[in-house]
Amino acid sequence: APAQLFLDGKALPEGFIYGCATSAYQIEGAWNADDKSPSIWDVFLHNKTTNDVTYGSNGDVADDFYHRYPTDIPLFRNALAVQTYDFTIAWTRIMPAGRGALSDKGLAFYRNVIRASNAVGMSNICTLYHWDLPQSLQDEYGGWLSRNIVDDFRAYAKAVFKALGDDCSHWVTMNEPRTFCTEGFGPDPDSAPGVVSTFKEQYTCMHYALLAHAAAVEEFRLGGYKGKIGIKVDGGVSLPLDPSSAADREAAARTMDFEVGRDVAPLYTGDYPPSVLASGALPLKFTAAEKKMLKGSVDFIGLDFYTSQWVTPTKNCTPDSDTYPECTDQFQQDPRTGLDIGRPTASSWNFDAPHATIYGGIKYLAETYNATNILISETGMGVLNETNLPLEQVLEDVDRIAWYRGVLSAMRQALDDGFPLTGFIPWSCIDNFEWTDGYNVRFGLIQVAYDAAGKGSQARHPKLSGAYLKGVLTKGNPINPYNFV
Ligand code: PNW
Repeated sequence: APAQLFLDGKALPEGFIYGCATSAYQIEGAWNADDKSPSIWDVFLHNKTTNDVTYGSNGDVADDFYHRYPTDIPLFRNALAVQTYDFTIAWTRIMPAGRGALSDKGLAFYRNVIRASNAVGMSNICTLYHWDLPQSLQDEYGGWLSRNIVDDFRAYAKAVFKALGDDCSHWVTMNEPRTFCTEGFGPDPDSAPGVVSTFKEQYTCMHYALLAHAAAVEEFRLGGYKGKIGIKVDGGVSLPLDPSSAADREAAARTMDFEVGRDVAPLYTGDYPPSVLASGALPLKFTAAEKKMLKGSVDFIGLDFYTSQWVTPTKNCTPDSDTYPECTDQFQQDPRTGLDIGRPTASSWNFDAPHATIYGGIKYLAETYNATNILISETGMGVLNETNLPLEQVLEDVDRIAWYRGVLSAMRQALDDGFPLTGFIPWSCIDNFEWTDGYNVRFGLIQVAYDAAGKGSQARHPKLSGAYLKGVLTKGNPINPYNFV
């Protein structure tokens, strides 16, 4: 059995998960090694001109994890004392044509990752999809904008389960449908596939993503595999700008429905939240059979919750306005006082507001959807340009420790108040390719020696934040004060 875990000196319940997370495109590199085909992220970034993404970098090499996993995986275990390694599978390695034949080399790679984890006493959370769709499916039918994706995702999931189904304690069908659909499509997309479109395409993508999730869960359950299956959803918490205003409170509830409930409600109730249905904005509806398939399609829910915002009703709400169909104005700086919702970080969207975000996110899921198994499946903070600082200063990452102190305190309170929090998985085990911020913004608990363009020795150095988490979670150290080593 895994060793006892703690939070602020108190024993955590048996089965509580403490892991760290990465994703395939962000760490593996080896973009065209062996049988791998190009994903939409490979193509999206290869087609960019140098300045579109920070320093013109991409994930071609990234952390070279494809070759370095034999030493990286034991390092995650030693530096962080995590009991679980949460990784994602590249569809393009396993099924290079998007459907049909499997690659033995692709399967062997992930089998080796699981073996290397098990060999140092870690289990695995395995994710089928973290944004790296085979480009061939994008070219053939527009990827997530077509119902065809549901069948192709089902077949991909079924094949992966057949090969590895019993080898992961937890399966995640996909990472954050909201993010990949709202960043990849819409008026101003900055992520792959970068299709300039409208909110309707964003909602179409999310609709098929939910159905693809449910199809994969159906295959998992039909196969009778041992582990648990769920999904990771993102979205921060929306608070009323003026808590004494009924209109602002209504706007906050509405924004939660549109930004979180829209992905979560179908999993628990079989359909979108009432306010989303009533808006008339949805391009597609679920059939009775689809509702049945969606309802109950998670054993657990992963919250990738980083930050929060204040909202008010918007005065300008037409289908071509930015805020449609939520129709709320959103702020992380109070327009009346100039006060930030929390400490700003290197990511423009990410403010450190742990109580609102972590405690509030867990409470929202538990109270709104009676969720009974909630993981904080990602949270973390980026630091800008760490490579330009002296190494000692990078590794003594007290700002990041402050971030996690807030997160851990909020989790402690959620547990003390009886909410069903069952795991904590910081983002990320190791520095990696931070999408449109390139290598310039680092989220790792372990530093990688490369520059903002991703060039360098690739040496790994554990940061102090990792030692802090290790101390609190596995040695029973207090969350405060700073006597953590
Ligand atoms: C996560 N938000 O996404 C992703 O899963 C990771 O791949 C990524 O590296 C990490 O965040 C850090 O950016 C999110 O705006 C991106 O609330 C943005 C938000 C939430 C999650």
